[in-house]
Amino acid sequence: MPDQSTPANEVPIPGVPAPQAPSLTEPTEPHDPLPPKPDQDAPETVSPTGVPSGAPKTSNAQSGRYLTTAQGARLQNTDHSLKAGPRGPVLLQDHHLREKITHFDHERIPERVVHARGAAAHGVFVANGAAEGITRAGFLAKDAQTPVFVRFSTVLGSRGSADTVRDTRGFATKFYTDEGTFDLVGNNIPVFFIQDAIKFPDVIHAGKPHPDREIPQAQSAHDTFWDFVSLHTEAQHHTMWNMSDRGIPRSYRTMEGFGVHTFRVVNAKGETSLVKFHWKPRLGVHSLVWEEAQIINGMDPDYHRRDLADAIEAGAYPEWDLGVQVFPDTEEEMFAGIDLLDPTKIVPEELAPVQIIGTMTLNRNTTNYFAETEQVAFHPGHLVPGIDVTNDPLLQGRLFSYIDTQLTRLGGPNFHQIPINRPHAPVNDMLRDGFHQDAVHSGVAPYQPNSLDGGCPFLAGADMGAFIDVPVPVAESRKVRQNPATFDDHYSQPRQFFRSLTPVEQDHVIQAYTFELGKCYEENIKVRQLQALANIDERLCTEVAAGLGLPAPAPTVQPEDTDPSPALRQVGRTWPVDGRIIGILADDSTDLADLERLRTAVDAANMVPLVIAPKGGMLGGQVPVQRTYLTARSTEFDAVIVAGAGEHGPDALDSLDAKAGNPAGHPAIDPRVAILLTEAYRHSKALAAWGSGTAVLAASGIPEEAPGVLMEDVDSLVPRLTELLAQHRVWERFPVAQSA
Ligand code: HDE
Repeated sequence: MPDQSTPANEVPIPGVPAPQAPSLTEPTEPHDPLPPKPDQDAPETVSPTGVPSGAPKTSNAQSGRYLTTAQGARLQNTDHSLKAGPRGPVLLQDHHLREKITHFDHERIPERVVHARGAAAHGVFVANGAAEGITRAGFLAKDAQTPVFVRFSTVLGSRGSADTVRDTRGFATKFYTDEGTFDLVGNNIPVFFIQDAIKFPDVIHAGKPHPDREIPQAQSAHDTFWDFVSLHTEAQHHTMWNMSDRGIPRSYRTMEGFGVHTFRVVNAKGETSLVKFHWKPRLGVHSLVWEEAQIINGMDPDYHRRDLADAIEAGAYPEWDLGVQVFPDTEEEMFAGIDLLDPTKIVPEELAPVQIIGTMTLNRNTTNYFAETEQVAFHPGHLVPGIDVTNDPLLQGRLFSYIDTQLTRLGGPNFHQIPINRPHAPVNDMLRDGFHQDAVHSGVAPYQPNSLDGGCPFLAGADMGAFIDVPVPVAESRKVRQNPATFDDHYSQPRQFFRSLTPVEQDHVIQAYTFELGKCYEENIKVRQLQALANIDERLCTEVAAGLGLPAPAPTVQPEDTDPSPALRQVGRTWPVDGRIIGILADDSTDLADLERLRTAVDAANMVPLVIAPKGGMLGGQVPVQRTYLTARSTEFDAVIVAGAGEHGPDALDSLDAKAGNPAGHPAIDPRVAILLTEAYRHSKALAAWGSGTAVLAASGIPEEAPGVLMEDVDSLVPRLTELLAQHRVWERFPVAQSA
């Protein structure tokens, strides 16, 4: 064996210089693989494997110095197949060639049938103890800390589809608790399309691309989707949320999450309550505007994935409070006239306040997308003592589906042994063998009871932390295929949702329906959906019908009028501005001292300053340029500041002179700067300028006196900007808000 520590023995790589330490300027710069994570090791108590501890791991591919085969044999050459002479045929005996290509051939696994596109992160959940009275779940006891893994996703698109499509978002959390894994597999919308799991294949077939040409990708704006939801009117409530700004979140960090179903919790005394779970983002609930979302899909299809990873890498850890709405566990399972088993209904927060029971912080990015984000397997039936399911027929169907889908997706029944899926609680099961069995089980008696393996495993009583199937009575009835009558009202809650929104949010809903139905070809589908809208709200129906050029039908049912729920609004509150991206337009003539003061002030306000200049490198040899006119687009920024001095376009196109594009007397500006500023203006983002920067805003046609346009000196600018961004957008700039 050659001396492993002597580099002189290494095969030199011709033309490849010695590696240099990378200079990190961007948060997305590639970095060395992280060391293996403690939670990726099988806990000692997992079924014993017989592998001596300290044995070399094969899971960390780049851990050693030399390239080897999968069997550990070192290799001298990985670029040339073994051939009978340089011009001869390739030899079948080349094991390295066959191993390398065969493995590559099988690198892809089936994508998730829904929620295929996702992004994930690790974190920790800390309970505040407020739930101790209603559940015995140990991870909800005061100050208990539990590692978590969260995967966010879109529903309809394929794994490579764009992030900012109009869709529901998945919000699935794995709590690795001491009492077993608890999965809260929720969405960013508190209701679902259907009331019974048996319709799930139907709604998904309708939402996915048309089977003949496989278009459109990751869209609901097509005939089959609207055909389904107009025929199954229980879908109207969820669809209304999709058409609202909730369907296009600004970031995963600014999304609420909901468990959707009602769960049953049980405390140490055996008392039960019904609960609905809510995640509340500390940064507030924010969304994109539709045009912005569409532009991003082309400019940066990884927008949400990048945003999450960048924020965590920068140390701006996203946080959510976990809360519960608590309802008495009565025989009817109703609250304020709302059937708690109907997953198309919410209980307004004004009727049942959300009580905070803990906080989750996401503080670690994944190391390997496939190993973690792709292979993680959630299941609504992964429950812990103290939390149980209800008879919600949608939830009951899900309990079957999630294991079943992993059998194909992850290739067999042992997916719980994949590192990301391993519980942190001791596992002592009697599951044996099967594809991809990783454990070397010892003992001879994987059955219970036995007299050979010392009687082990023993059964735990409820007082020893066993899972509790809450013994709720089952009503005496007949076998039927039908819903309870309390599931029949499909219009009151979408009506309440629409009427709870502010005028600008309502306008976005109207525009979204008009866009989506405008993309349908079949008139009878549009007419049927307009009928559903007429039953929800007359103005909504009239305005959408007008946009489609169709008559507005009269309502056929009169839904119940309920009080609006202000908690459903996104507009009207203020939130922290942490992690907001501020674009600063500058060029060679910018006063660099002013620019540096501004950057420092933005940074001190916990926001991210990005300098945009005509070309890359260092501005004036001092200030790093992070975006150029070529790479920047307004959609990346929450606000744009035009730094004083300079005309932002000494090399502006000749065609864009004062006559062609600029108001009289204003300098010619680079058209990309004009697009950036006018887009940001149209999307109601804060804009600011000082000194000669104000002329650039004017040259782009942006009125100085418009709301949310700051003409300040550099020192007073950031506090004013922070106030504007706390409201997320300059809402009064949207046309509807001005006229309302
Ligand atoms: Fe899912 N769902 N679902 N779903 N779901 C899946 O499981 C299913 C439903 C949700 O990031 C699949 O592992 C049925 C509601 C999320 O890995 C599959 C029904 C809610 C994720 C499946 C529903 C969800 C999934 C596909 C109707 C919100 C992504 C891959 C009864 C409360 C989890 C997989 C991740 C994934 C079935 C309805 C949320 C096929 C049959 C309601 C967040 O098993």
